[in-house]
Amino acid sequence: MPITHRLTLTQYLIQERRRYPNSKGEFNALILDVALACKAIARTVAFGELAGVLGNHSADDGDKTINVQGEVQKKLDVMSNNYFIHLNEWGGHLAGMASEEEELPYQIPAQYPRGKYLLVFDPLDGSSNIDVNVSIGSIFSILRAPEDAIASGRDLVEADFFQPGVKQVAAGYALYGPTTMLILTLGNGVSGFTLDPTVGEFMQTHPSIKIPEDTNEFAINASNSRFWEYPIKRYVDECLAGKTGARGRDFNMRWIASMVAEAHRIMMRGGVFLYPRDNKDPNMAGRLRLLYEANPMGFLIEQAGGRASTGSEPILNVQPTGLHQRIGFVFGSKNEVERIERYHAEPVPKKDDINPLFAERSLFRD
Ligand code: AFP
Repeated sequence: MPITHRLTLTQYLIQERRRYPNSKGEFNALILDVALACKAIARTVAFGELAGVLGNHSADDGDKTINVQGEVQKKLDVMSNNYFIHLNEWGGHLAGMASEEEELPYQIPAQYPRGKYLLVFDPLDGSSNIDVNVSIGSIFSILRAPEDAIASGRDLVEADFFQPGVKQVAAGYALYGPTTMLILTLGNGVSGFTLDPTVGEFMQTHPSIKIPEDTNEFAINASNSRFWEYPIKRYVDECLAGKTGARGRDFNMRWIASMVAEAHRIMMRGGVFLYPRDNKDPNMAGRLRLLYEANPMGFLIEQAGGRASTGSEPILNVQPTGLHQRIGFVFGSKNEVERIERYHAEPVPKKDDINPLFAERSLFRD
């Protein structure tokens, strides 16, 4: 189809901006800088081993480099982080940034003007999938900087980023798969763009993404089952029991271990994703990070008519307390997520009262 039949990302942003006659275009410029970083990452990812970008990042002495999460950084983690930082620091729209790969807030260098927004991102999510050529993605969230930081242009502190997800101005993810896509919300629904590599533009291909309210598909890392809390065990066991159990219908299971890819499947055809809080490590309240994974994804999912939750409460209501804070995260088709929240609200039965399906026959018994 000729490209003139579709809106480019820039045209879409201009169209949206017309709803706010007083806006100066700074926000649009910021989104375009983020999109440019995503295009640069897509290009680098696409060359893979040809460009020598697979494998672990090594410091000059040959040692592996570990990020603030205690995880080994891949070369592409580091390159993607650099693209995000260097393509966004100069524009004058940001007061500062926070990244999965940076322990502390990134301060805008003195030679560049400072602006009114905060950019929070996971430059490359699903790193463990990089070397095996499975879809990976970037996730970002845009917040407003505190008024005093905007007025004074002071350096940012971690607490400036501790804003609940409901305060997000925009959020999105880029998916580096068979096609590169950008899925974006400006708080007015969710729009999807596909990168046309011939012209280097994101073209609007999915104008209004809506997640079906019901689903027969769930995604969870079942190797953690012995650490799950009762409501999650109950939910998964009921899905596995299929037609023969309480749900009365069969379910299908998926696990890519790349949240952006799972989220995209859910955006396209529904489903539920669970990375719940569990008792594997008492120091970790979950696996995923609140500020740059759960909050932006939660905003997108809710804007697409789905639901995003800790399992017990809306993820977007959680007051952050740490830049790299982890949290239990459940999202997807509304009716399934609400069911999981209901299971969390119900009292946990005593051991003797537990349905034999969970206590004895369950695949996931204690
Ligand atoms: P990596 O970026 O370290 O690969 O983590 C990916 C992720 O944050 C998310 O995208 C996956 O859903 C989840 O972790 C996978 O975790 P498990 O390896 O425990 O299944």
